[in-house]
Amino acid sequence: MPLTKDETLALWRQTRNLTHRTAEAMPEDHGDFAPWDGAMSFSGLARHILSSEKSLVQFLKEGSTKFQWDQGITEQAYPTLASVRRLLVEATAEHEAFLAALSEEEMSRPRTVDWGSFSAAQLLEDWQRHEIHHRGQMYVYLRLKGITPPNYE
Ligand code: NI
Repeated sequence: MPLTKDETLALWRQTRNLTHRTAEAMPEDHGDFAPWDGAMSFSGLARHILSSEKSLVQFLKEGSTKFQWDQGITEQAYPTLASVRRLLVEATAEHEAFLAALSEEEMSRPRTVDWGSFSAAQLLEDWQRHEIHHRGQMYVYLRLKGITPPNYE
């Protein structure tokens, strides 16, 4: 049985809370840390999570069939870990307000995307898997810096 809107939002908040705590765990001067050449930095992973989510929110807002992946959440716009943490707070609040205002129907109605037809709730679930994947990388980056990541909850 599909989740209700409130259940979907509760899971989304739970996922995001741990991402917040993960981003908070890294010292400010290690925001640029990337373990190998070409890897996304710690800050870059957080920007990537938020940028992807903004694309989804934009898509759901406009009811378009195309995703606009460039949302301006770049290293130039958010160069420091402090600026990324602020973005994390602001974008989360903005996205939460949008998602909370969706009706059950808007949350469950199928929407056409390039890879099939999915409800907003299903897309949000996919996006959380993406977030959790990249947050897992952030956990490893913390460990590589000798920092204990937050407890999973
Ligand atoms: Ni990704």
